Amino acid sequence: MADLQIYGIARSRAFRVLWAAKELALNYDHVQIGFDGSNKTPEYLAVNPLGAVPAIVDHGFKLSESLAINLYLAKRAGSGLYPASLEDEARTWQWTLFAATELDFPILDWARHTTVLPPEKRDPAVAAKALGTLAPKLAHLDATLRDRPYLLGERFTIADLNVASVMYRLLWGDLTQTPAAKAWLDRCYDRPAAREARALRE
Ligand SMILES: N[C@@H](CCC(=O)N[C@@H](CS)C(=O)NCC(=O)O)C(=O)O
Repeated sequence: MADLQIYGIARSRAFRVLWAAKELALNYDHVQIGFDGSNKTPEYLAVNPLGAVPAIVDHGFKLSESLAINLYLAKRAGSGLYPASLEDEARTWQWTLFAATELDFPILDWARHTTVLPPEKRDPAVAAKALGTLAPKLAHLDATLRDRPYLLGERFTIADLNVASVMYRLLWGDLTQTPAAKAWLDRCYDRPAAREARALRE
């Protein structure tokens, strides 16, 4: 058994953590917790009392929240993925919280009401409202990325991974209004680790 366990099927927010683990070349066990009741067993509730995925156990240390897990793993690995300066670390938190609070739920709403739900349960008004909510956020991302390849500058970091992984469903969206964000998203998903993580869910 590896020292690190990652709980959660790839077709969940665990995708974000699987991408990070592959990017960091970590040795881990992937525990296939899904929504078939396996997330509500006493064993799994002892890992994450909310019964949500993902969660990790690292050398006995339990952590949930996909994006917090990624910050932890990148920092613990001592990798170039985690920023070195205090300011870049703060920017990484800024972008991570932006992804969690400004992007995650409208993207989910849009995806549910365009592709995920069965056609009869989709409400175009919900999808349109979600796109309206997303527009200024994506414009902000686009403006940031017009003069740099990655969120913090020249190098791909965990800030990019966290935001891009939250934007997974937008790979099928229309980002023509935000070409710099679209080019950045494609750059992020062109990475070998991203391709490997995608292959686990598609
Ligand atoms: N903010 C959490 C959300 C976790 C979450 O809601 N996960 C979903 C799957 S993507 C889940 O486990 N839902 C089932 C449940 O909560 O019972 C994170 O980013 O990790």
